[in-house]
Amino acid sequence: MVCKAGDSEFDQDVTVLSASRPFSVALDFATGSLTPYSASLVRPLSDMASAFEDQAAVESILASGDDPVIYRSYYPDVPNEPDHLAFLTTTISAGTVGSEFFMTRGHHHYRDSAELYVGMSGEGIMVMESRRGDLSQQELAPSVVIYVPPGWAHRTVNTGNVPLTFLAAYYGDAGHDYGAMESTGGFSIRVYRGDDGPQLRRSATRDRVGPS
Ligand code: M6P
Ligand code: ZN
Repeated sequence: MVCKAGDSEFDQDVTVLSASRPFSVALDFATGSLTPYSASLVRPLSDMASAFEDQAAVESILASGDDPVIYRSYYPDVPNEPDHLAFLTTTISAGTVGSEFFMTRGHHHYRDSAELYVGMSGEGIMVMESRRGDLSQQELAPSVVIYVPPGWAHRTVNTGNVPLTFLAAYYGDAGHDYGAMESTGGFSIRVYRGDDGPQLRRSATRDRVGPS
């Protein structure tokens, strides 16, 4: 669900930014809000149901009438152009689907290009997977900066009991390619709540779906 400035109760402080001139925004490290912001995106479970491994758990949550917000993002108005630097904040709610932690959908960039993440509040794990299948996991926490190299798909997982908030910056023309990972069953590893903390295990969906 994409909301433009003016759509919600959060919008009273919004002014239209123009990235053709220098601008600044205020960053709330606890909530992830930008003031002002130009657009926000709310991603409920129903919007990304297929991302989670336990489809019975997804169906059970949605059938109960619940549709939890998995994450929310705030964007300033930066053009999707090569010389611009797009940035946004994202807040992933705390929770699980089955035992798999709430997370982002996860993507490659259409144009392989780097991305920078800065942890603001909460705790989580970034799962990264290169086009040749190399894997990396990095802990994301306040003040931690994670560099995602070109060609590495990335997904962020909230492994804590409070919202996980972070800032991400990437090239304006990078684009979001979800299909490259989803067509092969998603990331090779998933992050689950275990008795002694987060557990990373091989994904069963990755085993079921593969390129023909
Ligand atoms: C980060 C950035 C964004 C991305 C968001 C949610 O903030 O990488 O570009 O859109 O996370 O991730 P996704 O789109 O994969 O669900
Ligand atoms: Zn990205």
